[in-house]
Amino acid sequence: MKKLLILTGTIVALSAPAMAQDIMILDANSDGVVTLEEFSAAYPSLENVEQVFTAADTDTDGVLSQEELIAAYESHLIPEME
Ligand SMILES: [Ca+2]
Ligand SMILES: [Ca+2]
Repeated sequence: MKKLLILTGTIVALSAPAMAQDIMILDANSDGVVTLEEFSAAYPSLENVEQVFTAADTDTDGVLSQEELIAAYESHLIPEME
């Protein structure tokens, strides 16, 4: 039982840094937030990129924070990068 818990913990720990890495890729100028320009550059094939960006920007400050991006990934609003 203990082994299973450790294994589950490892899976969670592994998926979080991968997400953080995606966010770093999106944040082209490394200022800690992702603008619509950076976002659309990262997803050139996403048709409704502006709509997705607006939906992900939950505090409507015009940029996506790490928290907003993680929430958007978790709700599958944003497709995960390959
Ligand atoms: Ca940025
Ligand atoms: Ca925001």
